[in-house]
Amino acid sequence: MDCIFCKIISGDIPSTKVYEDEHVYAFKDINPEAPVHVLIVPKEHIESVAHLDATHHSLIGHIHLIAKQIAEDAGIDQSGYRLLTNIGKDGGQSVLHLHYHLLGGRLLKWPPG
Ligand code: D5M
Repeated sequence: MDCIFCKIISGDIPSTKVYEDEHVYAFKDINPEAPVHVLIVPKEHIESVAHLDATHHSLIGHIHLIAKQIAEDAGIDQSGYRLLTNIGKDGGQSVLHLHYHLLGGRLLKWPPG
């Protein structure tokens, strides 16, 4: 499959791993927008939230708990952080493999552009 995140998960493309288990891989964003910028992705190739179904229920909850753990490990849980996923063209999604951005370590502006 010609998916850059699938290649990162398989190790064909290098990445800086932050967390891994049977279902999820997390790594540092190549273009960090904040001092902490981690991408959390399911190992299963799912294009976006728009492609989720009921079988993904526990996976999505699992991703949220991993995000919380990564934020704690990075020491940004007290100051706050942002967890977001872009969906489709207007949502600003450039890689068509579901991923959550975990951003923190600075004051983040709202709303985004
Ligand atoms: O976010 C896609 C994100 O993926 C964007 O912030 C850059 C990041 N990216 C792209 N290629 C790589 C590699 N090879 N390593 C690490 N991070 C990468 P989106 O929400 O789709 O716009």
